[in-house]
Amino acid sequence: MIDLRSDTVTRPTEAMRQAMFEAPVGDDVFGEDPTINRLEEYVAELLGKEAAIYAPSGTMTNQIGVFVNTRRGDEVFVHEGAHIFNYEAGAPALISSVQVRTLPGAGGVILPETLRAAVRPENVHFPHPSLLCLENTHNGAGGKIFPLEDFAAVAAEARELGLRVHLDGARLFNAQVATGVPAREWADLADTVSVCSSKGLGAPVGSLLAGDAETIREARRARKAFGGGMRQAGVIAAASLYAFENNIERLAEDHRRAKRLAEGLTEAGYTVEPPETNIVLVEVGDAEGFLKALAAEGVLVTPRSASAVRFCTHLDVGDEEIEAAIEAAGKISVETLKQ
Ligand code: TLP
Repeated sequence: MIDLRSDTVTRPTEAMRQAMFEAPVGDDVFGEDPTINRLEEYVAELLGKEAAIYAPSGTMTNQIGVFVNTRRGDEVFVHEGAHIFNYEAGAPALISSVQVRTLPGAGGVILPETLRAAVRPENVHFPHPSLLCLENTHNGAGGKIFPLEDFAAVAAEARELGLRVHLDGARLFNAQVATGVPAREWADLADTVSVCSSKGLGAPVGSLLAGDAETIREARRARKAFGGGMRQAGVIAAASLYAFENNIERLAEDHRRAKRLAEGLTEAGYTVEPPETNIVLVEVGDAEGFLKALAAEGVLVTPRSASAVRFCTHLDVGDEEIEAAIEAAGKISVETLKQ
């Protein structure tokens, strides 16, 4: 099977497993795991933040971000296609008891005027507006990059309105590699930043939340409450450290393959969103029918809507697999699917 469902499906390489095998460990709840301490310092430095905290998943680091930046009953603003809103099992309501307000915006970009129009003034009837969550790259929009100037403009607006800013940077390093803009420039504009080692960077598990020292101290308490305080977790954190140290530049290969995939699928007659990073959204007419037919040809992808699917390139697919996926899609009749 050629698995293009997600960049989360990668398996650790030999070198990564070796790093895991050799990792010095200790009890991280006591702050004594040297590998986790190194990883947290490394990622804080990479993002230009005072501190960072390691957690099992991007969902957990996003939700710790929501929790430490809000109080019960507050209003949180997110893009309508945001992962935090769509794919985290209702956690902002479930865990932080906040009200989520979704905002529109082409390509996952929320405009300052959209935010300003949504944030209501101080009044006993209204919830406290407290947080804006942004996502870069934007998964739902097809791996789109949030241009730095647009990001700066809406973050500045948020600050003026008294909001804090959280960045879901599960694929922030894809944006860095695609644009040449260092991840820390986006991170600079946010109070808290979540980054994942388990997407394109190829680690089996692990995300980090970065921010100022005080916020990360609170995040440590929240992580404990959420059940994310782990013990000798250096054995898995070593994979994340390896991923951040070795696999960032390699993301360019995923981007190149996504472009080739888009080109091949367009030639095969499909309507394809030109990819900016490693995600390719394809209009196929009948997504379910396409998924089944493609799986029968040995290729897996995920549905995006009733009529569109997502292909995602990653560490475990090479040029040959991309060519094979294009050929497989070419065998499926686009005309039949559109009927
Ligand atoms: N995204 C997964 C699925 O949950 C949809 C995927 O296959 O793309 N933020 C963003 C932008 C994400 O894309 C994801 C994972 C997360 C957060 C959550 O990360 P994990 O899976 O580690 O909880």
